[in-house]
Amino acid sequence: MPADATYIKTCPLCEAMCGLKISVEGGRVTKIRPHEDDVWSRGYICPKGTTLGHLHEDPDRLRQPLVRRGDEFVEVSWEEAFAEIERRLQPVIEAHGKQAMTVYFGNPVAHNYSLSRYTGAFIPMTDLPVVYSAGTVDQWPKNVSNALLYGGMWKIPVPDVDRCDHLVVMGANPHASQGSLVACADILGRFDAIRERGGKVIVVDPRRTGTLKHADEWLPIRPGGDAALLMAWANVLFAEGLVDLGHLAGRVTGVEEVEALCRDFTPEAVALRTGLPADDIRRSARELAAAERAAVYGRIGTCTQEFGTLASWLVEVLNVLTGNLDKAGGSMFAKPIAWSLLSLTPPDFAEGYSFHRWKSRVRGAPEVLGQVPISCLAEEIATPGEGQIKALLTVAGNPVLSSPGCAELDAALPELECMISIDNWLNETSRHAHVILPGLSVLEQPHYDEMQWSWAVRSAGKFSEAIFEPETERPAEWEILLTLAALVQGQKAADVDTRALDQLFFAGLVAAITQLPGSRIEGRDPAEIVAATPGHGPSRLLDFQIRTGPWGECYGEDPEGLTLAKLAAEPDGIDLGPMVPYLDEVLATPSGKVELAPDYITSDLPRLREALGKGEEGLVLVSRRHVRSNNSWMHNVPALVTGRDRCTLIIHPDDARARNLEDGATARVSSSAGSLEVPVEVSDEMRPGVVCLPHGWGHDKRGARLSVASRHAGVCNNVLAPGDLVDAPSGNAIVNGIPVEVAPA
Ligand SMILES: Nc1nc2c(c(=O)[nH]1)N[C@H]1C(S)=C(S)[C@@H](COP(=O)(O)OP(=O)(O)OC[C@H]3O[C@@H](n4cnc5c(=O)[nH]c(N)nc54)[C@H](O)[C@@H]3O)O[C@H]1N2
Ligand SMILES: Nc1nc2c(c(=O)[nH]1)N[C@H]1C(S)=C(S)[C@@H](COP(=O)(O)OP(=O)(O)OC[C@H]3O[C@@H](n4cnc5c(=O)[nH]c(N)nc54)[C@H](O)[C@@H]3O)O[C@H]1N2
Ligand code: SF4
Ligand SMILES: [Mo]
Repeated sequence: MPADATYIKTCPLCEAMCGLKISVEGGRVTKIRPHEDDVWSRGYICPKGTTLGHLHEDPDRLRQPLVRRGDEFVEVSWEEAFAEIERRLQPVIEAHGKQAMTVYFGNPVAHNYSLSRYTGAFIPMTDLPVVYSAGTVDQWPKNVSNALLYGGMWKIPVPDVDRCDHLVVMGANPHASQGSLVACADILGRFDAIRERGGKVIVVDPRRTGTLKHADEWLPIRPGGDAALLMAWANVLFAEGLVDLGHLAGRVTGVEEVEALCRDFTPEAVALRTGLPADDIRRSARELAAAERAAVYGRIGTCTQEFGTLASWLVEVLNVLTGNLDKAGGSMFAKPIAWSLLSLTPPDFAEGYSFHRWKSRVRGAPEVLGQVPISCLAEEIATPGEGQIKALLTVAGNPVLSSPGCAELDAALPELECMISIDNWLNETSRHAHVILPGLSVLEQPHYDEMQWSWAVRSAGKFSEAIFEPETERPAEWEILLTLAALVQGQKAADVDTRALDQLFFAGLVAAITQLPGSRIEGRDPAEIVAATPGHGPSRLLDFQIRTGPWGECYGEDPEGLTLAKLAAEPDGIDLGPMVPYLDEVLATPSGKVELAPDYITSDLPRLREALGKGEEGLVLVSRRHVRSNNSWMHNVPALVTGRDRCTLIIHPDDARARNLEDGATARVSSSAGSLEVPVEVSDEMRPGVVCLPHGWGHDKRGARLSVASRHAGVCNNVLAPGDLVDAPSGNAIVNGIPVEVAPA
C-alpha cells in the first residue's frame, strides 16, 4: 500500500498530458487536483483527469486474466491463461500459417507506457503479414501525405499556437478533444491569447462547436468540402500574387505543378461543394496570406472524410505557399527530448514509400503504409478460403464500437478459433475473446508518453512513477506482448523468458541506431551502449531515447546532458523551450526537399473536380466528441455520465421541422449500412443538411461487464457507417459525411 501522501502524475488519457496531484489515504485515491507547478500544463486539467482514481478502483476493471468456458468467463492464473493461448493459438498457426492470425491495435496503445514501446518489438518478432489499427479510422491520410511530402509518415508539423497570429482550425474541436496531433495543455487558452494579441482564429466545421467560443469566425463547411476549399485558397494565392515561400524558397519542389493544378478551382467553382460563399473564400485566403505568422491546422474532420488525403495534403500545401512551414508562429516540427520509436523508418520503406504492394484477400483493398481499412477485418474472418483469419489479438481497442461496418465485425468475431484481448475491461469487443489479459491500471505503472511529445508545442518532458503496486504479482503489458510474440513463434508458454527477449530487442534496437546515418551514436560500439544502459523494459528504452535525443548525455559525449534519472529527479518536468526551425534535419525525401506535388496524391484530383458539381441531396451524418468521453471506454466512470443524455442526434431546426421532429423526440436514422433510434436535440449549431451523433456509445451488448456504461448505453454511430466507404488514396474510413435519412421513430 502506498504511503498516505500526494503524488505527482501526468494524466495519460490524451495529448494534453496534464500534470495531476493525486492524494492517497489508506490505499485509496481521495482527491485529484491540477498540478500548478507542472512546467508543461501549469495547472490545467479537464474533468477526465480527476477520474483516474475511479478508473483504478472500478470494480469492473479486470485484475486477473479471464478464460472463456462455454458462455462464461472464469478468472485464471497467468500461467493458465498463457497455457490456454498456447493450446488455442498454436494449432491454428501450425495448420494455416501466420496468415491466419492478425492483430488490431487500438487508441490507448498510443498513450500507454509499455504498449506503445513494445508494439515495436511485437510486430517484427511475429512478422504477421497483415495487421490492423484504429489509424485507418483516424489519421492515415496525414500519414500518407506527410510520408510523401516530408519523407516520414509521422513527420507531422503542428501549429505554433503560442506565437502565431492567424490560426485556421479545420475539422477539429479542441473544446472536446483537447487537441489532437498537437499536444498543448489548455489549447483553448492559447486560442484566447492569439485573439488577445490582435490575431484571429477561424474554425472550418459543419458544426458551431464549443471551440467557436474561442474563435472569431465560423466557416460552416459542407462535410467533405475541405479539399475544395483549400484548393480555392491556393488558387487565390496564385491568382493574386500572394504566394510567398519566404525562407522555403529553393527547398520545395512541385510549386509550379500545384499552381497549374489549382487553376480551375476558383472560389466560384468550389462554392457549391464547400457550401461557402465565394466572397468568404476569397477574403479568408487574403487574410491568411496577409498574416505575419499563420498556421492552417487540420484534424480528424479533414481525415475521416471523402477527400481525406487531398485535404490533409492541402493543409501542408497552404502552410508552404504562405511560407509558414518551419517558421516560428507557423506550422512547425516538434523536437522531443526523447525521440519516439515511431520516428524510425520501417525497414520495408527504407528505399522510399510505395503503395499498393499487396491487396486484401476478400475485397481486394490495396495496402497503404502496411495496412488496409479496419472494415476489411470482418470479411477476412467470415469468408472461407486460403488465408482466412482464424486467430485475432486485440490490443487496447474496441473495434466492435469504433469501426465502420461494426455490426458485421460483431457477427464475425464469434467464428474465430482463437481470440485474445489485451484489455482492462470486458467490453463490447473483448466479450468475444477466448482469453482476456488485463494490463496494469494507469496508477500502477510509470508513465512517459512515447509519441505525444512528437507533436508538442514545446520541447518539454516529465516522468511519472507508479503510485500503486498491483494487488497480485502480474506481468506488465510489455511482458504480455513479448510472451504473446514468443507464443506466435511457437515457443512453449512455460519456456518463455521475457527478460531474455527484452535483452534481444534492446540490443537489436541499439545496434540499428548505431548504424542509422545522422544518429548521435552512429558508428559507436553497440555492446558498450547496451552495457551502459541499466534496467529493462520500457524504462530502459526511455533512458536510451532520452540519452540519444537532442539534449541527451549520449553515453559520455555530454556529461551535462539529459538521462532518465535526471528527468525523473524533476517531478514538475523540464522545459527546454518552444519549437525551433529544423526542416533540413527533418526532411527525409529522396530529393532532400519538400516534395509538394506527389503524383500519388495529385492523381486523386479528378475525383474532387467531379464532385464540385454535386449539390446537397438529403442529410449527411458527422461525428462528434465530448470532453467527458474518451472514445468508447470511459462511460463506466459514474462522474462522467451523470446529467443530460449526451448520446443524441443534433439536427438543425429547419431539418427537424421538415421531418416533424421536435427536441427530445426519438428519431430513426438510417443509412445504407443500418439504422438506429436515438433522441433528437434540435439546435442551430448544425449547418442545415448535416446531422451529428457522438462516437463511442452503444453499451447495450449482452455479455459485456460495464455496469455503469450499460445503464447509459446510447447508440453506436458506426452501425450507420458503411465499411466500404473509404478515402481512396489512404484507405481511411469515411465516417463524416455519410448520407442518412432521418424520420420520427
Ligand atoms: N464514427 C466514428 N468512428 C470513429 C471515430 C469517429 O470520430 N467517428 N474516431 C476514430 C478514432 S480517431 C479512434 S482513435 C478510434 C478508437 O477506436 P479504438 O481504439 O478501437 O477504441 P477505444 O474506444 O479507444 O477502445 C480502447 C480500448 O482499450 C481499453 N483500454 C483502455 N486503457 C487501456 C490500457 O491501458 N491497456 C489496455 N490493454 N487496454 C486499455 C479499453 O477498455 C477499450 O477496450 O475510433 C475511431 N472510430
Ligand atoms: N474528450 C475526448 N478527447 C479526445 C477523444 C475523445 O473521444 N474524447 N478522442 C481522442 C482521439 S482518438 C482523437 S483522434 C482526437 C480527435 O480530435 P479532433 O480532431 O479535435 O476531433 P473531434 O472533437 O471529433 O472534432 C472533429 C470535428 O470535425 C468536424 N467535421 C466533421 N466532418 C467535417 C468535414 O468534412 N470538414 C470539416 N472541416 N470538419 C468536419 C466535426 O463537426 C467536429 O467538430 O481527440 C482525442 N481526444
Ligand atoms: S485534458 Fe483531461 S484527459 Fe487530457 S490529459 Fe488533461 S486531464 Fe487528462
Ligand atoms: Mo483517434
